[in-house]
Amino acid sequence: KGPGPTVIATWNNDAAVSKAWEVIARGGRALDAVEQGVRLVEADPNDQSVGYGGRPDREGRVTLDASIMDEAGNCGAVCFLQDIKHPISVARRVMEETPHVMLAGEGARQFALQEGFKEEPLLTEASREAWEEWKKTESYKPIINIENHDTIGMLALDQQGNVSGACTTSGLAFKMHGRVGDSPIIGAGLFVDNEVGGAVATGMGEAIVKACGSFLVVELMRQGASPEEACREAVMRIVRKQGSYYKDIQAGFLAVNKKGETGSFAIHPGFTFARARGPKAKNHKSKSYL
Ligand code: SD4
Repeated sequence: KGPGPTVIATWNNDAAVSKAWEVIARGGRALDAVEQGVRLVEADPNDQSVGYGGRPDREGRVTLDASIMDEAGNCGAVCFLQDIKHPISVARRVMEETPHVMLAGEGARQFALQEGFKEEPLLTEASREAWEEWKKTESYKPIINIENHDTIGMLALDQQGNVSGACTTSGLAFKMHGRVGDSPIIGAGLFVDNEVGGAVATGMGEAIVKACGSFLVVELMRQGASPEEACREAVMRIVRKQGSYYKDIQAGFLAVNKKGETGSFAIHPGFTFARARGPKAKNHKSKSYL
């Protein structure tokens, strides 16, 4: 027993979690819930870390990473995708319509167009201005907790007791052209095992990839850790391995288990998550190491 059906997402994505909850409330699949939920954020020009309106790379191009995973362990991902507003839905098509798990760059874009997705410019005026401003210094220091809305990773447990997850991002602002983060990498930015639960990550993708972060969180839960304990240990793994560099980066994990219990942990304070177990989502502060 436990709280039962639950939707959680990184950062202040309360509206996206409520949107996903609508799917869960009418008996829908967790997979549909997470896709519908994160699409809201992908389409939001004011979220400068995801999809449309995302901050570009050093060359002024918005390049997107996304992954999705269902209760049967199927997964799909796209990385370094340009000109397509809903990478999460392209990732789902990769999962459902191809024999592959991940498509990258131009190949992913062509696949999306073939599947009927529209080509559209994703760089908004606000993000172009941010890039122009960045070019004045070209400094490459990671920004911790960008405006408190960032990559969205979402997990849902539906009324059938199934877990699915989704993760979508424009990645680190002003990254090198071609850089891919943790978000489209299964086991790093997202992992789901329907026997155990699911986990998502946000923050400095390179550190999360090195720790196989989301996979680690799920495996720790399998061994009996609570979601929070598992997220904490994954964060500590990063802290211990990164020398003093961990002070300069944020990394946070969010997890749900099969009972609907949730937990999170981050290196720095400021990480928040949205959770719904009914129509109204609430935002919560995550615990942190520092
Ligand atoms: C990345 N993990 O591309 C993403 C960025 C992020 O909060 O999560 N920012 O490294």
